[in-house]
Amino acid sequence: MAHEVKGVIARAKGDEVEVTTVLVPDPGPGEALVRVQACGVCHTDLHYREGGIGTDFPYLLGHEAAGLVESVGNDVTDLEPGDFVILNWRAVCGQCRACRRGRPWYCFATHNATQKMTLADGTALSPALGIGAFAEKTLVAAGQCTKVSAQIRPEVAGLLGCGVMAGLGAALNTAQVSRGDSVAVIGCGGVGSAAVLGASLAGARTIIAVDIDDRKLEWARQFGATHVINSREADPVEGIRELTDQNGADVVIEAIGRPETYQQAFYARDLAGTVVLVGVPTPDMRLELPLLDFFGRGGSLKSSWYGDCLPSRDFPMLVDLHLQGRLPLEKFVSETIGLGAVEEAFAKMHRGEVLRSVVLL
Ligand code: PAD
Ligand code: ZN
Repeated sequence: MAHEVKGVIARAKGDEVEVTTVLVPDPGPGEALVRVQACGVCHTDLHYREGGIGTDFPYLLGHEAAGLVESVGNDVTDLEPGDFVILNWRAVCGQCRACRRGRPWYCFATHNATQKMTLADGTALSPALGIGAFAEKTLVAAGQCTKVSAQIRPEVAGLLGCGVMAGLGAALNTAQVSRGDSVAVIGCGGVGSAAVLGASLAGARTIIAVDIDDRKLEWARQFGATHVINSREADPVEGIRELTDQNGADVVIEAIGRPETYQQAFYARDLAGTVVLVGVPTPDMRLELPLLDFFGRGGSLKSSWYGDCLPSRDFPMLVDLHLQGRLPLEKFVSETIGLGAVEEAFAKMHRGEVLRSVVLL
């Protein structure tokens, strides 16, 4: 029997999102039904609505979520009703070529629920990142549920399901920031601020936060930035060089997803340094750089999908660090809102007023 719940959908490209009735099937083999308790508003949800990710409208938005397992398919053995879980969009398959090579954080065949959630008229919904958690209940693959300690508050835990994990992991996993490194982060929204926090956790010596909004820079200081640059007022490449003995940073993380800021990251890093692109570009964007500069500057240019995380390894560990008071994840929660306020939360994100608005259900 399908469960009738309220959910937030993007019906067509550019349309305002709306709260509507969503039908969620009971879990079949390999699936889990989750009662969502909290779900953060991520820039990727806005990308979906703007048509930047695909054209499979209508989308059921929301993907940074935590909640309680309500029921599971009859073959699911490692989850049970009542388990507190963070939803992930990397349900490692164990069989694709990345998994077989021992690199499951790249898994190329991650699982989602097989059955479709639908609108009341039967129209199939595309859940954002295979999750769709701006809804009272959602149906996911069992492997998308990562059990963590229930002592963490849901609105904090959910953020590890996407943006905060992406930022922390861009620094810790993709860039492999280590003690004494200099790190610059360009774009300090939820993802970039988490990258600042990750660099701080890893023991970076110099952490330079770059944004065009002074509020974001102030918050970045609270996450461990040692220096800040407002790139509306000063050239960030020159600024980063000045702060690193004219060398550039060992690691530069781009957390916006734009060619011009990627170019800044490229030229703000030291010779043989690392650039990590974690911001998601749109299909129309192009990058043009002298090939000789690619060669001549050496080092590595990487992208970070989901912070190269392994949910089963990283979520419980980060939750424990938080519960021990060593990872102030609660600072990412700027406000808690209801399902009806997602459109307004997009506007606040656009105006730079929040790091994360989190829907509480
Ligand atoms: P956000 O809108 O909260 O943050 C973007 C930040 O960039 C804001 O603080 C802006 O002020 C700042 N900014 C914008 N333009 C400039 C500029 N020209 N120079 C400097 N700063 C600027 O978004 P977010 O933090 O939620 O997400 C950031 C990106 O990360 C976005 O593209 C999102 O889709 C992507 C993302 N990637 C992954 C992944 O796995 N790679 C996961 C989650 C999100
Ligand atoms: Zn996200």
